[in-house]
Amino acid sequence: MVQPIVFNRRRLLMGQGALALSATLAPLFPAWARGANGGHHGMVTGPDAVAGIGDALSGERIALTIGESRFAVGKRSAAAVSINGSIPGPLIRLREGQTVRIDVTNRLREPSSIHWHGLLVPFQMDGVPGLSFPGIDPGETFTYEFPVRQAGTYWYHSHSGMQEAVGLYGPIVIDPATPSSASYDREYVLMLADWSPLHPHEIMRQLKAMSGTFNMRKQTLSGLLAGRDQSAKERFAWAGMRMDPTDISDVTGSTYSYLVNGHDSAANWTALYAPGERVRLRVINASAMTNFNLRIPSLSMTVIAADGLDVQPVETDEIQIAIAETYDVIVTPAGAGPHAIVAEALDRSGQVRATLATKPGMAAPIPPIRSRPVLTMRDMGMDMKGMGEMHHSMAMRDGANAPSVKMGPGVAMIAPMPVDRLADRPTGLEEVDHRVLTYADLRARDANPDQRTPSREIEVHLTANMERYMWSIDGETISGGAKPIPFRLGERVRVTLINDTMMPHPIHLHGHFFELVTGDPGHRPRKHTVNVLPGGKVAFDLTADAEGDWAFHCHMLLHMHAGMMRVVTVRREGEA
Ligand SMILES: [Cu+2]
Repeated sequence: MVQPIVFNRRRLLMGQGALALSATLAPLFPAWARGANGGHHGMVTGPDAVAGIGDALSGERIALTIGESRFAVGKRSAAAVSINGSIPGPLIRLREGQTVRIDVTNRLREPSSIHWHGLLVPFQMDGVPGLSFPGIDPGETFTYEFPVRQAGTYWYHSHSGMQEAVGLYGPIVIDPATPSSASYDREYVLMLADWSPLHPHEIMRQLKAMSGTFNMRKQTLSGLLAGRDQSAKERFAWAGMRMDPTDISDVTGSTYSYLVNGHDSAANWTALYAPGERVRLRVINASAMTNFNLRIPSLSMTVIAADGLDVQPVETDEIQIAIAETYDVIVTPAGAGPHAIVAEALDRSGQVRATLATKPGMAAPIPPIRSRPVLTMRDMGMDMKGMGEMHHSMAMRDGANAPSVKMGPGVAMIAPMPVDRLADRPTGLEEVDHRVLTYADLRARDANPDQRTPSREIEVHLTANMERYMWSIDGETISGGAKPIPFRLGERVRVTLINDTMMPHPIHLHGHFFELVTGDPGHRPRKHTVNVLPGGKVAFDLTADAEGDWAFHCHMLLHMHAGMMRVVTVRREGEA
């Protein structure tokens, strides 16, 4: 080791952690996340009790403490950040119409913060350090206070450094002021996550040194000879563009363990039901870097909410749930089960299984991981058949195709012909022989509150030089001096996101919902996060109704950290 002092200090910390681990492993999981096999059924009591979710924090006043912990998956463990001593954090259960005061105390040795993902709060309560508040210094307490204006499934996470990737996340469930039309007998939160004993800063360092470092499954010569994946001609063309069609995710199962409520497949987190019950699963993707394919191979799922808001029920067999999205589904298992709930990483480098069962200890077979997807020309923003034409007809980096983008070394590619991909099946699910949810399948249950035609349109490009692990928006980063994207209070704007990279980007706007421009006008799906497929585009209409400064970013933590983030300002007429 080059720096013996750092090494020694780290060894010391690890020693303490190991002691703490043996003493406190079980309490590291809050009751709601423990599962039936952990000996806890998670029953809720009280007038609105629905069996399933236990020990929620609720009421007008809530206290959270952010602290150092150690977290283990199987035989691997690492330093982690917990809330009230647990990972994931405690379930916060609120009621629409109440107000809440949440005292957050930071016991770390570095600043921290909590952002309430998807909640419509005054911007000073949004929890983004340097933007909406100063952050919470070591030893300090910050009190968040806000009215609860909505119902549904949400979550919270740190917006400081890489704390979200090492444990600082937890679920929020808000019960509606008037009973919901959705009827169900039991409910569970399924919080999906990825976890690595490698610190996210180290993952970032390795990616900057070599962008394909975690991709262990490139195409091989033997694969070519066996007729798998791309043809020789295609491979030659992609290599000429310095593109790798197996580069689906930049951090993969070679370092990540995938988790449901903090548990891997071996731990088999289990939710109990009685045959014939309608079970509501509130699925939250709290991953740092992993989009998941979620399915219950033996059951169909009825989607009843997306990003917290109710949608008209739609039945499906598989959902690709992007980072930071939430979906509520109802399943009705008839027999005794068990049923495997499978969340498979988008690039299929790993998966995690949980179980629905009538008693603890049951387990259904885990389906094999399906073969990894290979990107296509459509993912490159060139929706054409065949590769032959492209050398001469389509420039891959023509700034004229994107006048708003600041060209430079951080922009390796501009999609020449991006197409609207809202109705596309997401990456890798194009060919599966069952139903797959697309954004175009979603229709808001309630009429959209603002149905005005937008008075202006803007285009926002998601840009990158993937080889150098540079990520940006319109070729610019905040640290590089990018100016905020300005909106007038109350104005209606159509925003078109264009993905000029070969990776999907789950783009999240703080403080607002927007309507995806798809389907039935007036009942368009309202979301706080939208996954923009590679080489594709997505339009949404936004009513800028929340005054303040808001973060607007890719929810892949390392992309955001590298610069795929901007500030959106919402100002009154006449204010700068
Ligand atoms: Cu991204």
